[in-house]
Amino acid sequence: MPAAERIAVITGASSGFGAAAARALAREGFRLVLGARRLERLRAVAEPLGAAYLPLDVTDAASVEAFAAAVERVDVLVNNAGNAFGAESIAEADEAKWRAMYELNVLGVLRTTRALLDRLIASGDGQVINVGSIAGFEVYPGGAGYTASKHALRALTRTLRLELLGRPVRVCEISPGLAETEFALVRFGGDAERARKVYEGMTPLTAEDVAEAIAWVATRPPHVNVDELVLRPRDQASALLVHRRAPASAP
Ligand code: NDP
Ligand code: 8X3
Repeated sequence: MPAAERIAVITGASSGFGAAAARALAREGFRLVLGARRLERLRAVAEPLGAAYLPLDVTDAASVEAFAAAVERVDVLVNNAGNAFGAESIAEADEAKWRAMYELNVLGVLRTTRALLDRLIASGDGQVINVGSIAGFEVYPGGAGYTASKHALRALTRTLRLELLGRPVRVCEISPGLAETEFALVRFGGDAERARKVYEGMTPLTAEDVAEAIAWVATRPPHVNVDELVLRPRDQASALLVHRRAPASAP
């Protein structure tokens, strides 16, 4: 089916990768249904694209049900909604933050996928694209709550691939490294200076870099399943190994 008749649903489309993916998939001719909690931000993304948008909190089963009930057809589901909360060591771990990350990054994807799976199958060429992270297969000090959730998401994604074998639904996980979005700001509870330091002296990925990868995966022919796609800045060789340039000294 030509992209013009295909419908992509994107969760967490009010900022970062989700908003950029909406623009990239619109350029490819997809019709869009966008979801997130901040409706004004979502509207600002959706309206210029002529996209449908609906409130969605993936941590709330009733919200996911109401969202899914309004989606008649879906060919591509981009499970992008996600965040990290905090960077405490295991010794200092805050259980509420761990629980919140599991609810959002794992159960949120489970709920949304399960709610739309019948329509993805009925489309005859469905696709689930989960936005994972290098945190899905790497670890770093202070990252256990987030990496545990992204490791779990990776397990979910790989299991779904096995369970849908023989059904007309492709399953992909895109795993970016450091990318400059609102992610670090959210992680550090709005501390802009701490968030800025995450990208200091290096060139991170942009939301558009990741969105282009999502659009590429979504436009492969039906027989091609991109199982996994890892995308890092040139300056990042692993979660722990980042090349940072010294700031230019004042004249
Ligand atoms: P942003 O903080 O910019 O975007 C997060 C998006 O998720 C927002 O649109 C937010 O919308 C949405 N969201 C958060 N909570 C919920 C919820 N309960 N229900 C629905 N939507 C929600 O960060 P990114 O764009 O960077 O993050 C997108 C994904 O990419 C996440 O899964 C993240 O883990 C992953 N990632 C990010 C990397 C990075 O370095 N930036 C690297 C690798 C992966 P709203 O608040 O309006 O609900
Ligand atoms: C975000 C990448 O390295 O901050 O998923 O965990 S990292």
